[in-house]
Amino acid sequence: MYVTVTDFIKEWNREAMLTQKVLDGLTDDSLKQQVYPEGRTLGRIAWHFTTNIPDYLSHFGVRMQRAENEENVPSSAKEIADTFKKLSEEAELAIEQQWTDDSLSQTQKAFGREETNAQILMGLIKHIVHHRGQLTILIRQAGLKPFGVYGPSKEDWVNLGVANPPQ
Ligand code: NI
Repeated sequence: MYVTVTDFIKEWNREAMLTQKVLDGLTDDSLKQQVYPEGRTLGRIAWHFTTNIPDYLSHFGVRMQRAENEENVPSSAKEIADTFKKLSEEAELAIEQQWTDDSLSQTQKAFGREETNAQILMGLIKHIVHHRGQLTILIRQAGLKPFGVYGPSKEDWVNLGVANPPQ
C-alpha cells in the first residue's frame, strides 16, 4: 500500500503509460468492437474508464475538471487516447497539489465501508486495469495486435524467437 504520495504517483504514471500504449494502438474501426451483440463497445469501455478518472477523484475530495463531452463516446480513437493522456496527467497534478502523505492514511466511506485514501487511490488504478484487460481481448477480436501490457503478446514471443511461449 502507498505510504507516500510519491509512491502512488510512481505507480500511477507507470500504469498510465501502459494504458496509453493500449489506447494508442486503437483504430477508429476497432472502437465499434462489441463484447457481444447489443453489448458495450470497445470505445464505450475505453471512454468509461477515461472519463471516470475525474469523476472518481472528485467524489473522494480531489478537485478536478470533468472530461468535456463525457456523455458522448468519441468515434475517434485519437480523441480517446488524447483525453486519457490529459486526464491522467491532470490527476497526477491534482493529487500532488491537494493531498499530502498524511492524507493517504485518512479514511472515508467508500463502496459501503471505511477505506484509507491510499486504498481509494489504489481502487482507481484497479478500475482502469480491470477495463484495460477487457480491452485487450476486444482488440484481439477486432483483428489488431494488443500491446503486451505485463508481458509479450503472442506475436512478440515469436519475434523474440520463442516458438512455444509459456501459457
Ligand atoms: Ni467500470
